[in-house]
Amino acid sequence: MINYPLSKFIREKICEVIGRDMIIFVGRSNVGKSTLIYKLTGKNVKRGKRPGVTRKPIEVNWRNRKIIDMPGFGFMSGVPDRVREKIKTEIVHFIEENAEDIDLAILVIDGKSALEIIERWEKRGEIPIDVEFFQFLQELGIPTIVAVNKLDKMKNVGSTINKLIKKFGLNGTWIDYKDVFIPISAKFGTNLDEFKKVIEKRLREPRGQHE
Ligand SMILES: Nc1nc2c(ncn2[C@@H]2O[C@H](COP(=O)(O)OP(=O)(O)OP(=O)(O)O)[C@@H](O)[C@H]2O)c(=O)[nH]1
Ligand SMILES: [Mg+2]
Repeated sequence: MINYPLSKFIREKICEVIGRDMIIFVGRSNVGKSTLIYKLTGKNVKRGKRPGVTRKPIEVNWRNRKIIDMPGFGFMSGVPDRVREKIKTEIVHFIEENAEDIDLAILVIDGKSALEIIERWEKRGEIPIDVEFFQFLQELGIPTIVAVNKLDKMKNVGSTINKLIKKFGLNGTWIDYKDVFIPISAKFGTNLDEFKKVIEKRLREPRGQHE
């Protein structure tokens, strides 16, 4: 029988050779992470109308990489604060422990409500959870794409994205961040070809390009 350290060694070598590293999908609950993964990969991950559908990181194989569907963070109706905090801590630990192997993070936000929610948190004097996660990923040096989802429900796409860029602590406008902020509709498949192109482009870039 192969003992654990050896099999882990072999697994890591295989990953090195065929490049099976990770792309993680993170974001608040119910923003459409699992729907987006389904549309991208055709793999049947659990999706749903209510927040809190994905409760543990789910692994899906795609183009020689591992896509990880993460549970959502933030408010989930019917989920006690204690459980919500535990899920958030687990996500943070997962990202910290795997930072080296994470090639790309896709932070999915709900384009219709994100700005309003961010402003609500700011008024309460709190750091909005999406902003906190974006900056956390940057600190770990993990290349990040913000998938601005539910485009079908959005008005004023350009001005919303420009405002989001500022809220995320970046300088400049959408023109400067065309391969960071991508408006899409996972449900209706809008702009997914462009989204895939940007993923491939960002995966080819050396780390640190957008920091
Ligand atoms: N209008 C609209 N609805 C969408 C879009 N993408 C996803 N949804 C809907 O959003 C709801 C939540 O989708 P999920 O993919 O389960 O969301 P999730 O982010 O994985 O949620 P958790 O697993 O709870 O964190 C579903 O009802 C989807 O049909 C979109 O582009 N437009
Ligand atoms: Mg999900």
